[in-house]
Amino acid sequence: MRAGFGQFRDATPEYLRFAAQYGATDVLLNGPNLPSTGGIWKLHDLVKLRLAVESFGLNLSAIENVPTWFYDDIMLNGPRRDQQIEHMIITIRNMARAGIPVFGYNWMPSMVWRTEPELIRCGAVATAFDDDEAQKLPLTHGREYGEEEMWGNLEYWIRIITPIAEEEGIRLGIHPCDPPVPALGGVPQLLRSFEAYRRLIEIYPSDSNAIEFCQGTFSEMQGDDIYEMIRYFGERRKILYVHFRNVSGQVPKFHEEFINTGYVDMYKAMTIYHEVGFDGFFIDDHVPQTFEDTAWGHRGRAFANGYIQAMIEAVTKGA
Ligand SMILES: [Mn+2]
Repeated sequence: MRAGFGQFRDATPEYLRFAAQYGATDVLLNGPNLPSTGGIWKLHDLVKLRLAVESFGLNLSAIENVPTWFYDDIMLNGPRRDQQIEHMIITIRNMARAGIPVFGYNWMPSMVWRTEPELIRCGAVATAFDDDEAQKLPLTHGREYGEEEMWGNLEYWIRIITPIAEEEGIRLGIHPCDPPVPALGGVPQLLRSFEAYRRLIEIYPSDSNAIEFCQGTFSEMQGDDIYEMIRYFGERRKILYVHFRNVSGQVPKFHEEFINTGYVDMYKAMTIYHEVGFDGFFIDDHVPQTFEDTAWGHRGRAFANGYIQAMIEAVTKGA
């Protein structure tokens, strides 16, 4: 188990030096700003990203997210679906051939939703969500989409892309829909429960059909047990990497928290990853905004990453 930094877009010397200085081994780039011709990322651009990360003694362990417009018609069965699938196949093949072993993406046509932020300890600013407020907002994609309709779109994609990913030796995983409520803006938040993830991995059983395990979002799932989900998917080798963050509670209403002040016992969680033999990396995902921190949150992230490093040490030394 290893500690990483992620959630920055570009492989700049500043971010990479920061990650290396704090003792990370792994880097995840989220939605890198690469030139795209009609929704394709080119092989040589992806190779250059990996080389930039490696020049700081770090591993480019995953890319998280391509622009939503690369595959929105795949999620919603729009008119450009087949063309987008063709382009995504090329991009995913290029990632694999560039030596990037994992691609994490999401199934949220409307992205992550939050309502008014909340002030937590001593005025630190945390994102928050209240479904009563969110449900007052208008449709995002012109109409209401059906639950089984959306499952059909997901199944169509998974059955096409998984064997291609297997052939290329790249593992794919989907981030849960955050917040995990039934629908937002008329679009079902499909991957919002333990049950939905069991259904996803059964569509096409394969190491290449896996999970971008945002522990924060899994912790937000109403009525589901976070420790049981870590154990279940961890034992099945479905967890590609972990967003190790904490929240106050489950939907319909929650706010984000410092890594060690949410409702989840992070030591207990880390112990389970260790017990099931998880051998990937952890990043902080998001952190509360504190005094004079940067927009990206260097201070908050250094705190969270140090906590992750200490937790890994504690469980692997059998403390
Ligand atoms: Mn996440």
